[in-house]
Amino acid sequence: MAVIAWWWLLTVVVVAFHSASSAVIESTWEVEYKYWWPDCKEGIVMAINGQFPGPTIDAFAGDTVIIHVVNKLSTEGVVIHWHGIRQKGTPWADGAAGVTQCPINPGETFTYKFIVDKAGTHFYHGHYGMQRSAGLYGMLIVRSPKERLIYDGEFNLLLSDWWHQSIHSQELALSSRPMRWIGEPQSLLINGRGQFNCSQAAYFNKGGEKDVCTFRENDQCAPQTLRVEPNRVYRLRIASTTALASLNLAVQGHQLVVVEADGNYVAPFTVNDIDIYSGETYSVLLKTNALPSNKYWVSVGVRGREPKTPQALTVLNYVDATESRPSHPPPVTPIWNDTDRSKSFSKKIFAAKGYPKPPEKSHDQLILLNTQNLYEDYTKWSINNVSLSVPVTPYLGSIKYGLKSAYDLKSPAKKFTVDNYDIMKPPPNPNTTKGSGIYNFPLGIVVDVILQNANVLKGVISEIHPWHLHGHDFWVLGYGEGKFKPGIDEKTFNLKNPPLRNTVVLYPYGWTALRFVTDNPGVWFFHCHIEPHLHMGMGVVFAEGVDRIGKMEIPDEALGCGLTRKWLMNRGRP
Ligand SMILES: [Cu+2]
Repeated sequence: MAVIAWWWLLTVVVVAFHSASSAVIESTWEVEYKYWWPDCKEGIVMAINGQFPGPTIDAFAGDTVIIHVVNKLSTEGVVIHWHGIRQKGTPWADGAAGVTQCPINPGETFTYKFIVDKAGTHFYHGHYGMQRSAGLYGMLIVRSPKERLIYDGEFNLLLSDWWHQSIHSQELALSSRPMRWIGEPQSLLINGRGQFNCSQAAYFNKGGEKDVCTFRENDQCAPQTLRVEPNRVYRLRIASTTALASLNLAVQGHQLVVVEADGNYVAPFTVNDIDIYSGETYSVLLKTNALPSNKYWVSVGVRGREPKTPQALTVLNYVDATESRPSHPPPVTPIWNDTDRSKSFSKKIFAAKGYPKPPEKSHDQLILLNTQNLYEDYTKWSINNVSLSVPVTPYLGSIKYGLKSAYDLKSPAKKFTVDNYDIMKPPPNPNTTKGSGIYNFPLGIVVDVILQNANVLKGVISEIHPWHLHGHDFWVLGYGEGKFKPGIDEKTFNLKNPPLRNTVVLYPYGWTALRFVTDNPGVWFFHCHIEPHLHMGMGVVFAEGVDRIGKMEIPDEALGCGLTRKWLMNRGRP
């Protein structure tokens, strides 16, 4: 008789434990800089209500979330993006500065109000300048009243990377001529906690006991032990909001069954560790069937770039165990440049049964070439030779009020000239252009986007770029090596069971294909989720159903800057 995997039994049972009525979750959040010790060294974080990371939003699908954001920063604006929430009917609440709203001025309050229409593991983060990198983030969990997974407990693991250099200094460095690279992060954080000048597992290394971390109770950098009971099933909700690092997470002695990616169930598959890129979320199920008298490391390490940052560690501890640390060294993170291993993980992800298939044909196709360039000797990232310069007036407002001088009306090229560009070499002409043009799509069409990677400015290097689309889930149709061949590579697309996601990785020297339906009137950012890359122009903007935007209710408070501010001040007057 065939043995049925334990998680499969769990996934077929459906339980309902939430009443049909939807609730309103309302909160006031004061955002301010605060001294903090994220990695046992004093730094400055962006805290919400004095907390770092920010509070977890825990809602049910269908609930209305109302967050009054009070900007208590003395000298800069702020916005918050609800990553993974589609904002159907509320594009003004998407929280992307310059795209959907103006930054909230110091001392002012802005109210986000939106419906979390679909269950999933999400997070929120700052989307102005490099504020995400300063620690403006937290988890956003949307539960299903009809959860199809059964588990006994759950943990949220919000992963991030941390620099000792302030974001203001980082922004200046990246915008300088010549550009000064910010380098690799000093620490990796799990739920805002890491260890810079010590190691929890030092007694396994050369340093020995003298480098072992000593924590006092309530230390802000002290890891949070995952306390579990034997023979139970736990859901780990994992999100990566790193500024730069691609990560790999493992739980020693335990396998992980991947069940959710970016808020969509996937066909369950079992792995020893997961790769997670900035902007992605996963849920994995973990069965506590290891020896309960032992303790086990949860380790997070860097992949995709040569790691100069130590692993982040915390401990999985069965309740009957003592407080000591595991008696064996932490798992070794798979070697950073084994890209084939990373690809094989990505290619294991398929939609769970019951998910809609993508439409069979697309109406429009973009081929977006990702290059690193120079603009007047400033280092930039460009898409089809345009480095995005986000305008002062938010697109959503300039489109609503027909303010045609607010941005470049000419759209960037839909395709790069495939034949003439060698993606394996540095650009023959390193110079690029800057622009604020956007792509316009009518409502109800199917759009394919091919992301095409290339060599950087110097040397033989092509970087990883996790691309995130606001306002949508998209189907990941496939990944390929080298240059995309239009008319040929489309035949390899997976139209049977591609996963729905909101973030997808573009591997070095390769291409990634995705498909989405323009079903959400608004203006939506589509960009590399690596904070320095976005800062250097690596993004595009999609406007959808612009004729609907004119009739849309957008709070004036979202548009109190640039040309929309002028328009609103003169409203009703000639
Ligand atoms: Cu990038």
